[in-house]
Amino acid sequence: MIDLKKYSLPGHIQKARRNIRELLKAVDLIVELVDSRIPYTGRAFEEEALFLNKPRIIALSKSDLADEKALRTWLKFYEENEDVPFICVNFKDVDSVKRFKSFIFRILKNVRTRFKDKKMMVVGIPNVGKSSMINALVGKKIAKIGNEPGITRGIQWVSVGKGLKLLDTPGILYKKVDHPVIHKKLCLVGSIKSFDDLDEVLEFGFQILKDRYEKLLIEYLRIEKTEISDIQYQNFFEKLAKKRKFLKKGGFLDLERAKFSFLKDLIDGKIGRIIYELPEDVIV
Ligand SMILES: Nc1nc2c(ncn2[C@@H]2O[C@H](COP(=O)(O)OP(=O)(O)OP(=O)(O)O)[C@@H](O)[C@H]2O)c(=O)[nH]1
Ligand SMILES: [Mg+2]
Repeated sequence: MIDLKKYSLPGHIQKARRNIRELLKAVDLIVELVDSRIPYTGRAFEEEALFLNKPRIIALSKSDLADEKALRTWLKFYEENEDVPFICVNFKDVDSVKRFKSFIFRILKNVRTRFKDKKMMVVGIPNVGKSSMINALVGKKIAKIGNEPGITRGIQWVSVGKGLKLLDTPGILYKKVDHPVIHKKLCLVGSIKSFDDLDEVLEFGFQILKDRYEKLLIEYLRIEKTEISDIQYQNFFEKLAKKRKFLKKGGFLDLERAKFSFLKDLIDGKIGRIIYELPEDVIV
């Protein structure tokens, strides 16, 4: 647990926190979204104080992008060690969204409200799927999905089903990125978009693939099994640029393009189902 007293918080974090604190007064249930590929690092432990005394569920989003076996390990770990209910969800899959909705309604049975309808809001770090969740639950596009920050409007409640209203704007949680590994993992899931240590971030991602997902790396580079032992971070982008025919003027390999392409493929889950951490990696 990070000792927040040691740090003074940057302005945007304070503002986001004040904003959520205000909105929480109007809700009965919080849905905290956590990217399934970083089931621990993606959680906003820094904000636990905000959530105290408020019923909450944690939904591991983008479950379709995460290593299934490792995800099951995490769910078991959390079920055994936490009081908060957990569920996995893929907002791109209708059946998964249906299961998610039933789960919410089941939890809500035991949640009291002062209002006519029960009310909930979604919170989570950037790019975790907050807008996708709102749209999936409401069944139409009301929240903007993608990279651009949403257009600010007044707060509105949207109906999710009988007796349940959802806040149409999510609460954004910011992690305190005071550890290089946290920073790298957040970059690899697209939560931090602007950073100046691209090589360190990519090398971290590459090494996880090499150590734990060698098969995915072989498929990604379309190489023979026997060739993988020769692939190191140093020659990886040459291989990739050659395969993809990323060339600059004069026929030189465009390694820069290969790097950005690799980053995008990692963020979008195009290389395969990956989890960047296991309980034994992060819990001491
Ligand atoms: N594969 C997969 N992609 C998802 C899922 N949920 C969201 N995405 C994608 O992830 C990206 C970010 O989703 P958003 O819903 O915009 O995330 P957000 O939390 O609202 O992001 P910000 O508004 O930037 O904080 C988009 O490209 C979505 O299509 C999911 O369950 N599975
Ligand atoms: Mg959004």
